[in-house]
Amino acid sequence: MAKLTLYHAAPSRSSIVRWMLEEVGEPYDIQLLSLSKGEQLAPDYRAVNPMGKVPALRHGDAIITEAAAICTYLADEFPAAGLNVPVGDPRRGAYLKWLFFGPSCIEPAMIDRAAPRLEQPRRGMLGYGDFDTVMDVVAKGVAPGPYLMGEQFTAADVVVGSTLRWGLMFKILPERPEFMAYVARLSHRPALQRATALDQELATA
Ligand SMILES: N[C@@H](CCC(=O)N[C@@H](CS)C(=O)NCC(=O)O)C(=O)O
Repeated sequence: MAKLTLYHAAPSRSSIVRWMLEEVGEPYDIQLLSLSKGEQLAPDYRAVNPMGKVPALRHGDAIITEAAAICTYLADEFPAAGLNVPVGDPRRGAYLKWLFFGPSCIEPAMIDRAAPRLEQPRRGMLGYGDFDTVMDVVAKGVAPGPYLMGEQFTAADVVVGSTLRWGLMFKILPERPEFMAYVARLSHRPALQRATALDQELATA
């Protein structure tokens, strides 16, 4: 079995992947980086992720970057964990939509709201359109529950759920009842509880 190594800083966006790894249940190593010391910008780490950012995942000889791509990869690579919707399943389109919607719509809409631009671009220029529409779409997606794909918890919940949890924690997302209920459901997942506890240990070490 090829070794899994997560390049990680706690807490950060690499915590998304730590949660995913805990859901997958395969053994993994952590390579810790100090963002405050700028270790993500050192040449040896830039050889892993030229973006100089965490997370990155090494799986044998493969290196995968971008949190949502890593979660998609892990779900497909370890299908026994039941976290993907496989090719050929008619639900796969909706599953992929949420995996991409997290980093391409929810996160930029949230960050633009937290740190507004001096000049607001036209709606048509923004891939996410506008904040309120993104929020409405996410609220409608999580409302039926328990998860984005209904009864099946998937990598899409790790990606979208992490962003909602983070946005609510930092009060840059509206406390809509649909978000609160979804995040509360996610917080009962043992893998998320383990990942959070492990990250807290790292953050306070
Ligand atoms: N698009 C990337 C974003 C990763 C990212 O921004 N990571 C932050 C930590 S939350 C980072 O490494 N920041 C350090 C820096 O930019 O120097 C992903 O989704 O994986």
